[in-house]
Amino acid sequence: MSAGEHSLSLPEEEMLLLTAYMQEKQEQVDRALEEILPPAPDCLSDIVEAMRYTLFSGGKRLRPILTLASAEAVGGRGEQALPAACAIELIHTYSLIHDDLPSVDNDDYRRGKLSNHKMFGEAMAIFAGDALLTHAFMVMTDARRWPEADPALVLRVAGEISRAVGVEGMVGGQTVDIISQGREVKPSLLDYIHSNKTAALIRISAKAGAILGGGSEEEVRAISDYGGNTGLAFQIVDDLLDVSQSGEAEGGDQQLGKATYPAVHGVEKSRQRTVQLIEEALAELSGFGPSADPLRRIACFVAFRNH
Ligand code: GRG
Repeated sequence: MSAGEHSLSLPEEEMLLLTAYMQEKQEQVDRALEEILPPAPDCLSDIVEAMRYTLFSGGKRLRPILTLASAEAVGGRGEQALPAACAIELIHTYSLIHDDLPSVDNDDYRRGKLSNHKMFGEAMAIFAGDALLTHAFMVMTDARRWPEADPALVLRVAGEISRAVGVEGMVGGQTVDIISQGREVKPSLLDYIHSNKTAALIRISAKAGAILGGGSEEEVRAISDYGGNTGLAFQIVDDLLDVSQSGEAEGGDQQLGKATYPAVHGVEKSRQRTVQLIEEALAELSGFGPSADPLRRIACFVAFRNH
């Protein structure tokens, strides 16, 4: 896959390369997460079991893989960004546990298994989410995990992750999503919700890798915007899958009165917007050579994923 030459649907050969790449990186992330959060033998075993239950329940590891691929795209090594990749997956896991809670989306299942609160009770699920979020920043700020890194870059990434997942990012987007439930939502507000509740974490996943891999400011900006466009496309596809997989005209989100792309723009326009966003994401990578091929393939995968 050479820079500038891309087709949005991945030919079989490209798909095989992507699958092998994702599997290798997934295993690397899983090994690191196992070391970061091993089973606890003592009085903490209950909460650690709840944390590990969702952390190791079959996630695709899309965000940490983006972090590693972005470090490689700018000429660095994935390992240079591994602690940040793991911290981001810990944060993603917390967000899923809290998103499923009875007072939020009230989902009994996640990845085909009982959701965290159904398994461990609501209080434990809240604590497990809180502890995963806090653990992420313990990992980010543990100097022993960064033997070769420039401390200024690590500090920058820790600050940018905090901003992306807090009130100015993921939590802000999720809050507006919840308070807009059952109300008419204008397209600009829908973009705000999706850009923050989902795309902000995907954007910083890519950006963190580019920073820690030693990218120039222009490379970091391009990869960050690649991540933002891919992240927004990811949430639109999620909305479309919700409609198509529910087997009804209205998906589960619409039944909850949630603001979704298909609800506001219709299915066809939502598909067109996805393609446009992925094209914009790929255009951001036009200045990169083959080192950015995994990022190109991931963007195409996001557009056409079926789970
Ligand atoms: C409850 C106000 C409040 C804040 C907490 C819960 C939360 C912060 C944010 C939720 C954001 C959220 C859950 C967005 C949905 C993003 C999404 C589509 C997740 C699914 O991602 P995948 O498919 O998951 O990558 P896997 O299972 O592969 O890990």
